[in-house]
Amino acid sequence: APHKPVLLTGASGNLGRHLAAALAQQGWRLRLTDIMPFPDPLPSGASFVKSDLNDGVALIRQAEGCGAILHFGGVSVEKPFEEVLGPNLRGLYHVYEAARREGARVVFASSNHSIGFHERPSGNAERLDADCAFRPDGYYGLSKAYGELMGRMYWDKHGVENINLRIGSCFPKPIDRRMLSTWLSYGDLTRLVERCVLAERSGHAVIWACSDNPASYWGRDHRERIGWAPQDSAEPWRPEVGSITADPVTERYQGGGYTAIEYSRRT
Ligand code: 15L
Repeated sequence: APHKPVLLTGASGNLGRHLAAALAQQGWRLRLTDIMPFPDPLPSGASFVKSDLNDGVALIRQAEGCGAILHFGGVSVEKPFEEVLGPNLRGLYHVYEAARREGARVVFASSNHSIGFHERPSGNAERLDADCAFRPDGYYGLSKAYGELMGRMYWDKHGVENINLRIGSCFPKPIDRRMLSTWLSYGDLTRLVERCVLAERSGHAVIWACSDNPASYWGRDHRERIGWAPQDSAEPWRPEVGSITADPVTERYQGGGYTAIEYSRRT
């Protein structure tokens, strides 16, 4: 376990709940926070404080003495700009200011939607490397791109270490065809976050957070820097997942259905 406590934002969300249980199990001292009450029995060694990411003072207080901040809080799906702004943009700033004060490392739950308008590779086409251009597929994806760039800036300017996890689709199992490419198992997520915190040095890193899927869209990234490799694969679920959806925009781009929300391009 890490020497110092670890702060987890978004602790009441799907991934937060899973991480809280799994990391507490390994003996980690966790400080949990979320705007929603924590829905499970509190894991041993963990404390919970209800707070809003818009409240920077609260975040600074919670981060006191922490060696890492796992930032899984904020809006996690496409929403109107005004709803994304507070939690995802202002909240991110509060997380980074707290990390700067503490000399803590930030592990940011970014998303494939920061690059969602890259086309899916066909056949044996080259997979996309993590240094590709941002191509956000909505206000949510744009907030994730902003978060990755904020990490870039805080590393270059203040030496705040940060690892940006471009999470594909982290669910108990893949449930559609796209997820045969994008799925991340809970086990691989847990092992990834462990390495993010325990690795000696990270600098500013970007990692494709998906399992070892043969159909993955994604190629090179900074995983060797922290010593992580996924162990699971979506492929065994291929017979179970449904056929492709009818919408051509959804099928064309890596971000899937998010790219088609309010899509109005004509050329
Ligand atoms: C995300 O970023 C969302 O948080 C999640 O709910 C899924 O939609 C996932 O991306 C995905 O692309 O499958």
